[in-house]
Amino acid sequence: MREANPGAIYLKDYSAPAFLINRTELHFELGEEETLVHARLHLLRSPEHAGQAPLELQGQNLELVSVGVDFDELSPDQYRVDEDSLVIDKVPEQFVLKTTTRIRPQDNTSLEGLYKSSGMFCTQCEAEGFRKITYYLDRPDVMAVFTVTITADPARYPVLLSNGNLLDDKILADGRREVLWHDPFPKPCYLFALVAGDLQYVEDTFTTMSGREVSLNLYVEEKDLPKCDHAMDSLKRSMRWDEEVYGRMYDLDIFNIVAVDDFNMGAMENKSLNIFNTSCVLCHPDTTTDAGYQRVEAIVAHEYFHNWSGNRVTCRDWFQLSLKEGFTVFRDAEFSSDMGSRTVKRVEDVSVLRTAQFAEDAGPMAHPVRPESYIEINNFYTLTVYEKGAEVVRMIHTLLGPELFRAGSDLYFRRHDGQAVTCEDFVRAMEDASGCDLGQFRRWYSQAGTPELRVFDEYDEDARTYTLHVSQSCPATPGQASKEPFVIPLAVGLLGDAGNLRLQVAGEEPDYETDDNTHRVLVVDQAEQSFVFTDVGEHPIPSLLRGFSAPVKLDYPYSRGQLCELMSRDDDGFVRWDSAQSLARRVIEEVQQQLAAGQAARVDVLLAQACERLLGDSSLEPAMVAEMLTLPSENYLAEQAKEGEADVELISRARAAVKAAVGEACAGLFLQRYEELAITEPYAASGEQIGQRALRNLCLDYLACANSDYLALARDQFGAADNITDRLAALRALAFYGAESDWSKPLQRFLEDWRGETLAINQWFTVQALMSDSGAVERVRELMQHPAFDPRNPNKVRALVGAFCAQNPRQFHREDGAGYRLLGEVVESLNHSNPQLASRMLTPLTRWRRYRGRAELMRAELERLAALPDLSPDVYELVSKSL
Ligand code: B3K
Ligand code: ZN
Repeated sequence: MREANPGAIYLKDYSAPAFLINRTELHFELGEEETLVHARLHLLRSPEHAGQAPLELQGQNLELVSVGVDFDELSPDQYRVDEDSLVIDKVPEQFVLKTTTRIRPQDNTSLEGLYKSSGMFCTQCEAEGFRKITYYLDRPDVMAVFTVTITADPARYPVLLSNGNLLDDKILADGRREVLWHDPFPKPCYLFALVAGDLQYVEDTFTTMSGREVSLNLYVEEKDLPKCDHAMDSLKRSMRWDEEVYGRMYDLDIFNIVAVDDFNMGAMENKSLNIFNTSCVLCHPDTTTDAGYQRVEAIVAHEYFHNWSGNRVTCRDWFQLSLKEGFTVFRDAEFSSDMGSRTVKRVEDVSVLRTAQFAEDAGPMAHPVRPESYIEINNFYTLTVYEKGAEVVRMIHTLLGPELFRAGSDLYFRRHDGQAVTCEDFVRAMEDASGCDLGQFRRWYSQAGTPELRVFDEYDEDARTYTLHVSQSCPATPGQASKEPFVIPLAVGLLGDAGNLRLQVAGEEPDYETDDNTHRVLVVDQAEQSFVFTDVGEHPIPSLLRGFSAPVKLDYPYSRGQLCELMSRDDDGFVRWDSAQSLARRVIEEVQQQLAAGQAARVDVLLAQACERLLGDSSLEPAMVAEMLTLPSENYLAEQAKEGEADVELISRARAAVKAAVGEACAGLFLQRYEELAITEPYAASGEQIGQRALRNLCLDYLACANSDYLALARDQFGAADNITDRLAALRALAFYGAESDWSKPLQRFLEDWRGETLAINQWFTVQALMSDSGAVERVRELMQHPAFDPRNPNKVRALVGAFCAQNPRQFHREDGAGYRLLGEVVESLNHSNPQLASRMLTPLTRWRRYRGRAELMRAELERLAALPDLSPDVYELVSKSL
């Protein structure tokens, strides 16, 4: 065990800063051996803070060269400096603090602070990376106007960027170049950015609704210039959308995006200088899958939307992270829905939420959308804060309706522009603008865990009434033994023989105004409640949680026949998909029981019949059919099992048996659709083509799973594909269902053809990480030695090790524990070089309590990690909370 364990920080201990910074002047002298950072901070005691508290600045891995107050240099007895702070006891009310620090970005492998990636300098400051650059009040509620000077060798670093506007650009007497940037908007230091490198750019312009012409630039390495169009286009569409839907305009004359190879996350919304992981901005048909194109569009939009929800109005402290992230994810999801298919987007998001966020809620790291404590804030950039946070905003949108929600967001931006605020401020703005009381609704921010809704119904033929009885509960989570009822918007419909029924809720005025009153949002806000529908002429099938109106688990005793009805006829696309999932899940679980009892798998023919109907249903768009035909993932199925009972091997065998049976039973139709859906036009990342490819490749997957004769289709497709989506789908079919003789040459061929394209090679790693044969662990280990692998590059680590551990459950949970040891070793080696990545990778091990027959082995690996000396706070927090 480490000697001093890092302590927790609590929301309840928040206090406003004792000092403020009006202006921050930074001067970077960038060098190969060392970089000097000269800072002039215009500080003053906060008028709200009485007393003479000392000035305490945060700093990490810094070498302090000099420190001065106003015109005096301080002697060592006038300040204290330790591993993570600089303290000056006596300072005036208002003064300029001058420091010089020496840092070595070239040795910074944590990818936080100022570091180097492929020869270029770049920064990542959120959440607390700025303290690795210079001593500062590194907290989001300290907002300053930044002026940044950068001096560098112009031959190595022809491009020198920071936030805001370029004020000066000159060559100095010694031949070095010096630029001066100024950002007029006060900002917290987590939004600071600097880039210096040998980059090329593509440019474009956008004219705002007020007529301001904004210059848009996307900086990349020269070889990547042909991969910029999609991101640029997405940016312009995001800018327009935010004007139209939220009335939000861009506020500077320049907006830059820079692509970097080594990046811990997807992208970062630094003011006017967004920095992106190359994997989230570059697009080309040969290197980017269809899903990749959609992800780039969503992330470009997300970062752009942060300019208002995050930058103009920022967070008071990191407990409020969901204020900007939940809201911005909601905004980007709505943008994507407007750009493409709303239902498909919703289904994709819900699928992630139910598989991964629900697992987080049920695991040892469960926390509310607004956490109450943390050891390492980087561990709280979670699905709960982001995705569940977005669901919370979506519920407010549902409860208020679009107009009042917009009024609420207008008020929020108007009231808090230029401020650092809290989730509470957001909710209050929504209340004030709408007149709705969100008092009890606030529990979504403070209570962790996934609520469970139990529904049963009663039909009274004589009274023509139909009643839904609803009860809610929420399991205990760490530190929260019991929960109070949530406010749950439960969207419902009733499906009758001839379609969805018109709804009349007892006690409500009939709604004569809308024709379409087949949809209703019931507000569930008590532990038990009943809702009566009147004038119901037949016993309907309830269509529940339409559009996934709340992030809850729903339990209603549907028969398989009812699921088939909903899946083919309901007028809510989400419910159709969800019913298909439920049906498939039931069938798989039944096969699991058969296999567990030592019987052969007998797959209910109902499923294949339903699939046949879907394949022939021309009223559905192909993308939707593909979603509906996709069986629930092994991870989702494991998440459905009771704690301690998830049997990975059984789940995997049962799922495979069901897939093969459906593939076999519907082979004729799959083949027919496979042929019909072939695209003859050149590749386009249009919704239409993406949907066609998705369904076509799904047909291929079922066929290859059912019968190896169909691998011939995959071989042909692999040879003929003009895009990586089809190429990879074929390669996966060969690798997942074929023998070594089927996949070894195509894998080799892929490597040779795309050797120079690192993003394509990452996909090549992933395919091999996901092959579920018994040699998977050894193969992953071998690939970690491959010349194309780089343990310092997060994209590569995620593509190989991350994909293996998180998406190949069968082999990760190998009986002998080899998968756990592999992950343990990787985490151990990343613990020092890149703690953020180390702790991300560790997540699958922390869920050890779920798995039958594996828990002890998993726990043993965690114990081994716990005993290591010098665990980073990141890894320490996960290990200690999960044991
Ligand atoms: N705000 C950044 C995430 C920063 C993560 C720091 N560990 C990206 C985003 O959500 O837009
Ligand atoms: Zn974000």
